[in-house]
Amino acid sequence: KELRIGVVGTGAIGRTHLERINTQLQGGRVVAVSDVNKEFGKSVAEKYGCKFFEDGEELINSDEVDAIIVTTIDAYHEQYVSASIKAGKYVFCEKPLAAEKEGTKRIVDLEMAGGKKLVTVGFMRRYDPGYKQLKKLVEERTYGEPLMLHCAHRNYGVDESYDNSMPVENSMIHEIDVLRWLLDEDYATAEVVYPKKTKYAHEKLQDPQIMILTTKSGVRIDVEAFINSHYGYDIKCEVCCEEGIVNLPEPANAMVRTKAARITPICEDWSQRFVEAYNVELQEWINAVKAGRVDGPSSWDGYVGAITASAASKARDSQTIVKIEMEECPDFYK
Ligand code: ISE
Repeated sequence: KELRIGVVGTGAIGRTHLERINTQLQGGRVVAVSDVNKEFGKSVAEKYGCKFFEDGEELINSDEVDAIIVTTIDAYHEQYVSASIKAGKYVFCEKPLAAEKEGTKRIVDLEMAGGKKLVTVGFMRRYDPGYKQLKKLVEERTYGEPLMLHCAHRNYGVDESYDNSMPVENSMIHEIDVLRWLLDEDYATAEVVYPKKTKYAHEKLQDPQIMILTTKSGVRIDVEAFINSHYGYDIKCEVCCEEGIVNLPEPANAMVRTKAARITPICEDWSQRFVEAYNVELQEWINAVKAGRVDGPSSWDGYVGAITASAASKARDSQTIVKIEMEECPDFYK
């Protein structure tokens, strides 16, 4: 039987998730949508033959819906994830799990109180084939212990709605999650330094920024966020191990020889770069939910991501090195 999915928030990523589920993936169908922008939400519902709910919580509690996807703006994530937990339904929430770190902790507590894991957080990089290759090599210690990581997160450009907290909280939050998963350990300290500013950054944004993390065992990570790189969307990750250096593979694009140059195109944005990761992520979520479990990034991962990002934000604003302190991982999430 098909999993009947309800999507709360039909803006950019909600709509693409809906489309991939209803046209490419198997075993699930988006049957209901809701959006605060009613006209827009209704037009999406009509286009994909879904039922439109004026109210997100009504959709969540409807007996026509088995599982929920939350793709609203960040400020509403906590409300709808909590409503799904209370309804006893599996819920997939785009990152971040909540707008504030306190909200992620409230979700962890609510989920634990209910006694059943229901929440998955959309940290899609864990499903990228390239990161999976790195994970296998690191896990098996094929080239010995990882010692240092050099990473870059480059976007083509952003407008003024992208503020100075966002390189950490909105962009490098992906590295915070995926590198912790890759190394299988938590972080100890965070620091953020400001290189010389690009002329393409708006007045209130320091761009680039470099975030430096150390893990509990002493691995040192630097991540360059260059959000107005002005050339494309480019994600780099170099893992320096004792016996070899491993680099994140890039998506394969045909190389072209033209005008006395060799050109290999680079992706334009994240939706292109991680398209396969999104497909695998949602297919695995559907499969797991149908089998009555969840196995992707959990609300605990959402909580750890938020705590780490908030420490990095504090480090950025105070221009100091900040210790990352959090609670012990409960057995519930181990
Ligand atoms: C955006 O919100 C994302 O999640 C993308 O993956 C990231 O690359 C981009 O920088 C963010 O703004």
